[in-house]
This record gives sequence, C-alpha cells and structure tokens, in this order.
Amino acid sequence: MNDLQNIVSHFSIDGTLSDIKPLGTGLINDSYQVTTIEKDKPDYVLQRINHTIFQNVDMLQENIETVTSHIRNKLEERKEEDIDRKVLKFIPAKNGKHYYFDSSNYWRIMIFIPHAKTYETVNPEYSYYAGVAFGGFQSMLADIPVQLGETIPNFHNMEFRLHQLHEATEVNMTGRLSEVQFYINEIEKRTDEMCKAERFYREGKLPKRVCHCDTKVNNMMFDEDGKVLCVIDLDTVMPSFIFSDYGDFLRTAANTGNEDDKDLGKVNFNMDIFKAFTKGYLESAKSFLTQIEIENLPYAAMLFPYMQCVRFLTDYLNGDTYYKIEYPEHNLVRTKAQFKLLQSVEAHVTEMEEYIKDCL
Ligand code: GN1
Ligand code: MG
Repeated sequence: MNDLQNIVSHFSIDGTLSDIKPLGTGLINDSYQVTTIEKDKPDYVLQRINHTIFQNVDMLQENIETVTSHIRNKLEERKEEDIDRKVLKFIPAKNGKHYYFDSSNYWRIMIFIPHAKTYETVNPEYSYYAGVAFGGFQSMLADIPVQLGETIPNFHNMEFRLHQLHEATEVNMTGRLSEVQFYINEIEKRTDEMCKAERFYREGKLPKRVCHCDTKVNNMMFDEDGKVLCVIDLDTVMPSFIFSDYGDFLRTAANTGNEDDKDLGKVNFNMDIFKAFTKGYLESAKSFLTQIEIENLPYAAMLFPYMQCVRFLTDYLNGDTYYKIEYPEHNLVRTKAQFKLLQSVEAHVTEMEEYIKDCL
C-alpha cells in the first residue's frame, strides 16, 4: 500500500480502491481523484488541507459541515432531484472526525460529483447561470442558524492586506522591492478608495453575510448543459461582504486573459461576461441586497483584481511562501496581470453603473 492508499484506508469509503491521481489546479490544497473498481460505487476526492494557511482545521471542517448540511436541508425541502450532485458530501474518517491527521498532514475525503465539469473560462450564458448560482448560494446561507468562524482571519480585509504589503516592503526579505516600485506606487494611489468597504462596515452601513470567498470560476461544477450544479472549495466560506463573491468571480471569469498571463495585451475586462453574470446575480440576490451593496458592485469588480494584485505582490516580496509557483517570477507576472485587469475594469465603471441601474 502506498502513502495515499494508506490515507484513504482511514475513511469508510464504499467500494474497492482502484486508482489515485492528482486533480485540479488549486493554488492552496492538494487534491486527488480516488477511483473505485465497482461501476455502481462513487469515486472520491481526497484532499490534503494546507494547514499552514488554514490553521484551525477543526473550525474549518465544522464550517463546511454546517454549510453543506444547511444547503442539503434546503434542497430537500424544495424537493430537488439529484441532491448528491448539488451539494458536497464529506465522508467521516474512521476515528469519527471529519478529517484524518497522519501526524504531519490533515486529510479529508468527499464524494466525487460524476459527469460534472469545471472550466477556467466561461461564455456569457454560463456566466449568467453562475450569477444565479452564487446569488442563490448566498441566499440559501442567509438564515444559517450559527455564526461561522473566520477560517482565515481578515481574509478579504483590504486594510489588512495592505498592512501585510507594507510589512513586506519594510522587511524587503528578498531584495525585490526596487524592481516593483511602480506597482507599489499604483497601489498606494488607490488605498483610500479600495478600503471603503471596511469604513462602511465600521460606520454600521454595510453588513457581513455568509459568503463563499473564493468564487474563482473553476470553483463551480457545471452540468453537461451548462447549468451550475454546485459550488466547491468551501474552505473559505465565512462572514464577509457580498463584494467577495461578486468581485472574485468577475476577476477570474471576465478576464479575457489568464490570471498569470505574460501577454498583458490579452488581459482585459469582458463586459459581456460582466453583464450576464450581474444579471443572474441580481435576479437571485436583489431581494436581500441593500442599496449600498448594489451601488458598490462596480467597486467590488475593481476591489478583487486590486486585492489579488496586492496579495501576489506581497508574496513575491516575501519570497513566494504562500502561493504555489511554477517559476521564480510567477508571483510578479501574476501581479502585473492583475494590475492590467484592474486598469481595464476601472475604464468601465460608468458603463457598469448604468447597466446595474437598468437591471433593477
Ligand atoms: C487561492 O485555492 P484556490 O487556488 O482556489 C486563494 C484565493 C485566491 C486565489 C488566486 C485560501 O484559491 O483567495 O484568490 O488562490 N485561496 C486562499 O488564484 O488563499
Ligand atoms: Mg479551487
């Protein structure tokens, strides 16, 4: 038995293990697809939880259990069909916990959703469905009876992310600061505007709600007809501003280039995706959104490329300790691509505002 097989043997899975192979492109956890021999038994997804980043694994798994069982109840009440493909299901470890600790790593297993697809890019039609789905996800979680923990404290707190950047520039651990001064200056010009959500919150004008907080387009499972089955990667589900989910989807889906594109000419903000997603999102979320949340959706579209630019740059200055990288300048390339995206979003603010007004 190899190491991964040994890990799997600590969970009560149904079926005989046939193969384990790497899965997905996440930058944080490691995922594997576990296949079983029997045709009528499910396959599984095995994940090694990155516990340097998610330091409170008990809280993490408890949040996920709360969220998935809440959604499952809603789907059952609505008499939905095919529920096991619409919400994740985790298999407890034989020790009764929702994870297994092998004395250096934390592992968990969930059922692999069959005949579902993930995409790195989507067309306007799929973006519309995604909008409806994320609005629906937030609205299903609106009445969750317990307070969820912050699995990564201050995760989408822009003031805190800038504070981390400032620390990184002061330490200048890798001596990379002089090379990135242009980006530091551009970031500084925008700090007041970009931190306004935190100010509104302190002034009592803006609520926190249960959000997904990692709505990258590749964190959704689509059915063969393009409809969204479910949202995956639930580690970061926690209280946040709705801007998190709206903004991070657009950051990834409405980018005409890649998150780490070296060709900045390819990186632009695609307004057709923006429009389709916004239409879907507002359809399912406008019943609970407040005026200030709706008015600030264009701000959210800017905030996430900006925040990601700050986070990638911070990691570059710190010597690439957070994100997986494929080559030494990877985080700098990502920073530049996110900044280019930000500029493109900024150029569309008036158009975004007008479109949102028309939707209501
Ligand atoms: C990480 O795990 P993954 O790759 O879906 C990150 C997100 C970033 C994203 C950038 C816990 O998401 O916040 O937006 O990379 N997740 C965490 O691609 O930091
Ligand atoms: Mg992911």
